[in-house]
Amino acid sequence: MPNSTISTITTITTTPFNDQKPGTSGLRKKVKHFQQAHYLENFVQSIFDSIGDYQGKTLVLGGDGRYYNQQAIQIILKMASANGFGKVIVGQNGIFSTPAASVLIRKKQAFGGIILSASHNPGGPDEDFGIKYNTGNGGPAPEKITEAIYTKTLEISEYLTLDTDTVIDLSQLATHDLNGMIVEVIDSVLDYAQLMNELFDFDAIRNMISNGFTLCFDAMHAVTGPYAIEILENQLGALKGSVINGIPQEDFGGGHPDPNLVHAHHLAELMFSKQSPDFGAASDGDGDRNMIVGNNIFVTPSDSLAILTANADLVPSYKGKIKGVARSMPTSQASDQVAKKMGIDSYETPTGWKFFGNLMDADKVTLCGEESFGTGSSHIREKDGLWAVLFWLNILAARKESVADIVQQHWQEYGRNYYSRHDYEAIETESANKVMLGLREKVKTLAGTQPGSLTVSYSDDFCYTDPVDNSVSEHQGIRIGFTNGSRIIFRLSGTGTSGATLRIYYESYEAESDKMNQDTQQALGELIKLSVDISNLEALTGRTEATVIT
Ligand code: VG1
Ligand code: CO
Repeated sequence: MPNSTISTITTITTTPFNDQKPGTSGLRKKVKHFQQAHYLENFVQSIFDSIGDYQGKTLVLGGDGRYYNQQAIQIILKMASANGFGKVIVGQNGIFSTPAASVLIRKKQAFGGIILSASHNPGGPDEDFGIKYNTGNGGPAPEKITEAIYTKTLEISEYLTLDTDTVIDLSQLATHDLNGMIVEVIDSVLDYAQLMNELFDFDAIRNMISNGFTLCFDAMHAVTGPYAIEILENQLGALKGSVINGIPQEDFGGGHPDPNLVHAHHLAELMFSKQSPDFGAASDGDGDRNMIVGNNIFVTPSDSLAILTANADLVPSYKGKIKGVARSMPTSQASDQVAKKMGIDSYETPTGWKFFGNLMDADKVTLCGEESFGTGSSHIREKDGLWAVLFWLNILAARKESVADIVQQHWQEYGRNYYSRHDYEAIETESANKVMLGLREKVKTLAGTQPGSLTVSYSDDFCYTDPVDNSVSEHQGIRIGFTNGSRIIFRLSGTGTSGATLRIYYESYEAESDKMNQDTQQALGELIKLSVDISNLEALTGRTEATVIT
């Protein structure tokens, strides 16, 4: 075998950091924070010390290509070798989209994977970095593992690495021997593209495109560019240039790689202009999120999940196979309506993809979704941006109708769940905690009260009991539900890196067929006003307006 490196294993003495508690999706901090001596190493050793017997086994390793990705990979490779892994599979240039890493872990039956990403957070020397561990099912480690990792980070006194300056060349597809551990640098796109070919009717989509159907996919200078160019342009025949911002950059071109109408505004402007293609989509930093837009219509992620579920029979590999559907708690109840009609089970989980894993492993659900532009299925154990785009394209090819027609017909059949999320970013942590503490007290006595034209039917701090392993997750968000089906939800973000972000989610249900095309913010107006009053938001935080509305 070429490129063999022999060196000695060294034990480095270290002291704990007290801020390495994983959030909604791994540990996310500023790059500079991660660059402190021993910071990354402590966390990686704590992962290794929490996951059981991996000696001689395989680890999948890659990230979204953001600043510090390459350096972190070199550090982790040496530590994996010193700790006794048999093999590490790395994406070329250190890159894997999150869904592609999940594909690889499952396909190669790896012990687990380490994904380096801060997803939709900005990248660059002064921005964010992140790391998370995925288990052998390809999904994010469940809470009992993330808690064990956190406990280890508080006790750690040493870590293992190799005493060598060797840098593994990640730019070429090759196999290396790093002190007895195999490092295999593989094509990041191949296995993922192959799975998509198996799941969807590529011939039907190709046919639709060759008959003049046009699309624009905004990769936001993030990881999905190469995947989208290969699949949409090379394999499905979309015009060259249909994928925009397709070259990954370490700082995502200076933007927020977050696919919503605010951050993907070029795409948004195009889709609401006279030049709009038939279909538009975008994905995030690590490729697990998606935004779906049609000519002059935005599809909320909650509606998208409902529409995919209702139309799943049009996609060959899902026909007749939808076991159930799960959504995170703040996601609108649109998919519940569909599940009811289809006679399948629906589940409500806390925010974060890790809560879907057990349900999929137990074959209770096939489709899952979150309001935060995340949709996916049991083909892997992560949400999957490009998968959602292909699912939509497959439906469009089968129905031969526009996105707008499909959405309107869906609303006519099931009613419309008006939906919006208001984010108040970078609030002082103490003020944000006061808001939540105040609400936690208030919700104890809200049921039965009648604010404005509404009547509160229940209010609580969401607590989830996993139906598979009975594990309990408390304090997952304040819910206020009204007798007419409307809801207001408050929770603090677990992915931010400065101060606190308060998210308020609004939903109202409309069944009358002539009221399907109201302005969303207006339709939710009473709920929005009520949420500000109930939370005492202005007085406690000084904020009068949300930072981002999606
Ligand atoms: C956010 C979203 C949540 C998502 C998480 C990870 O978490 O709200 O739905 O699962 O990001 O997505 P939070 O705690 O900030 O609300 V990704 O694409 O950033 O890995
Ligand atoms: Co993401």
